[in-house]
Amino acid sequence: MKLFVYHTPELTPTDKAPECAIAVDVLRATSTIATVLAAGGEAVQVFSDLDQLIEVSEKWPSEKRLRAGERGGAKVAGFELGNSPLDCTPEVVQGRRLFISTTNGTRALQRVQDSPSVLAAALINRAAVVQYVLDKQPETVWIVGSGWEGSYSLEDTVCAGAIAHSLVQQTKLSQEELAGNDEVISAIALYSQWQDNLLGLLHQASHGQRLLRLDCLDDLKYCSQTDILDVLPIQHETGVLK
Ligand code: 3SL
Repeated sequence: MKLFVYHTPELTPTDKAPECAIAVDVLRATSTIATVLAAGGEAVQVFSDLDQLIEVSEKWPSEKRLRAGERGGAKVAGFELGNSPLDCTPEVVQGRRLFISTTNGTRALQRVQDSPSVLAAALINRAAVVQYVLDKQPETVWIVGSGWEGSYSLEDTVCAGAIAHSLVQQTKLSQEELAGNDEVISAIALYSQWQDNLLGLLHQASHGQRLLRLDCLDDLKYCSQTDILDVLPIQHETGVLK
């Protein structure tokens, strides 16, 4: 198995695809997707374009759908939900499909949607994602961070490091054997330094600070937890995770 980490969708190669692609947006799209499915949501369907989301979701029975959208950290007007995982309780999401568009996270998922298997990972469901990789033993695995509008983000890289660190421990491969690019080594180093204070790292991250200005401390606390949800969001048809 060879693991590659790409910090943003823009840095991800376009001329090839891995056997298994893992999209990460710790703050907050993939944390929200994992939470919705763990809370009994029927599926999550992702869109980069808001007009397309509205068009497709309108064909769905209104009592079975929820529209969630975020731009600049704030909820899209007219949608039931923004992008806070804390709003996705079983009472709200059970049996419903979440149609979601966010600034960066949905773009990362769309970037790898043609891979044979596509997963959504966050810190909260890291163990479930790692277990899938261990079971399937894909030859190539890409972890694609969402970043922020094309730039590196600490929180996605630390999650990539958390996944890579666990794979090293459980496969008994050395870092060098597992790593397909240097980003893997640096992601593991970042995680190793911050694994006991992930909330502290999210406080330092520029998007963490943006969310704190929007009064989202509880979101940071929730998203900084590791392995609390045994859920594996996996793409069943293009853009639809269950
Ligand atoms: O950029 C994204 O995809 C988001 O997850 C951003 S936010 O955390 O909802 O602001």
